Amino acid sequence: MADSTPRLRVGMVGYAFMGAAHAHAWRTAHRFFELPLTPQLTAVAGRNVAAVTEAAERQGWESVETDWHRLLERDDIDLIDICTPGDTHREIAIAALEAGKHVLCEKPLANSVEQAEEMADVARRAAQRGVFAMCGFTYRRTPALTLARRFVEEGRLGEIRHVRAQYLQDWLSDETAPLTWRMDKSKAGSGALGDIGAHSIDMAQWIIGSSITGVSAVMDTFVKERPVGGDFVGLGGHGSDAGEKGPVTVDDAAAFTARFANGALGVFEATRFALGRKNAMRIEVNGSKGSLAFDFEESNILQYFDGSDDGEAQGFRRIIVTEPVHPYVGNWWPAGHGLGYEHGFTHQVVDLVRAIAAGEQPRPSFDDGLQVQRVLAAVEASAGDRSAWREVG
Ligand code: SOE
Repeated sequence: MADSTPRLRVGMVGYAFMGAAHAHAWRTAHRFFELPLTPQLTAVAGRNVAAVTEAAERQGWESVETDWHRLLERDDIDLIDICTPGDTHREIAIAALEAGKHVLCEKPLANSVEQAEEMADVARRAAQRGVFAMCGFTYRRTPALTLARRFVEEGRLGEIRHVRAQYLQDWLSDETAPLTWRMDKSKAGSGALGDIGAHSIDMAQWIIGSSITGVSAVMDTFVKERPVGGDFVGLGGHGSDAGEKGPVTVDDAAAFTARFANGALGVFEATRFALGRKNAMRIEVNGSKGSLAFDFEESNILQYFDGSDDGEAQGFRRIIVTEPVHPYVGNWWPAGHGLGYEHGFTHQVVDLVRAIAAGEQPRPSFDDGLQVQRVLAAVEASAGDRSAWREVG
């Protein structure tokens, strides 16, 4: 890293799971990729001074603030990175953009279409002033999924007919897993649908290059109340069944069909109760000339079926996406050594920094985030309207 490289000074709001992943990305991006700006971990903000100070030391932040507004007032900060629950995204992002700070905002963009519309409108106007905003759908930057989109763009799949997208986790299968903000609609906006279904929606639209125009959905909450407190470990853990309980106000699972603008049919599923599936973000695309299949639990592999292969040799190929010719991987390890969850966050920083330096709109933009928010709202509206439902027998 040449010392003469200009700095991109970052102020991050929040420091838990997403904050740790983002801090890792800010620390590593310029050490593995040539960047026109060198990220600097200038400050991290959190309400609890002891906790945010400990996080700053662990994650490598130069200073701490206990009020995120202070980050916007500081002239030694160029970009605000929002790693807090969805109910705070709108206020922080709009204030940051209006203060002239670039913004990286975790997904989903907001907790409602109205909030997302306001954020996208402010972001569009800020971009005209050279102040840019990105929404953090990091899976786009998994090399195998970037390759999948490239295959579709190159026409290898022909006309796209089907998209089959599932995001399967099981960290709430344990009924004693304690109540957290992710199960509180006022904080999270929705449950599995917005937390992980949003990834599938963005991924499907991005890979096939077409937006969802309509949906039909069912949603359910299997466990309606959970222990308050308990030994919260990451995304789940175990609580005691005896103590105080609180209501779960979000969905545990969502399933919906979808139609895309290019005529393709979609089938989606998002759940935190697929016992045994840990982070199975899966997508399969079927076209007139070929198919693709991916599962994040084998994130370095892209399965590809080429319909032009001769009859006796036809079959899904298992591409190990670790060759230098593949997206991003050439900057890391030799073929076959593989990348992980955290690399998508680093690649996100690489593309964001390069876009800012070039004065170009980074993607996904807040408008991309708004489109996902519109699909989320349509799914919730459809699931709440049984008019199209037909009981069997
Ligand atoms: C929890 O479901 C979660 O951490 C999501 O919030 C992230 O966006 C996803 O990348 C992994 O799972």
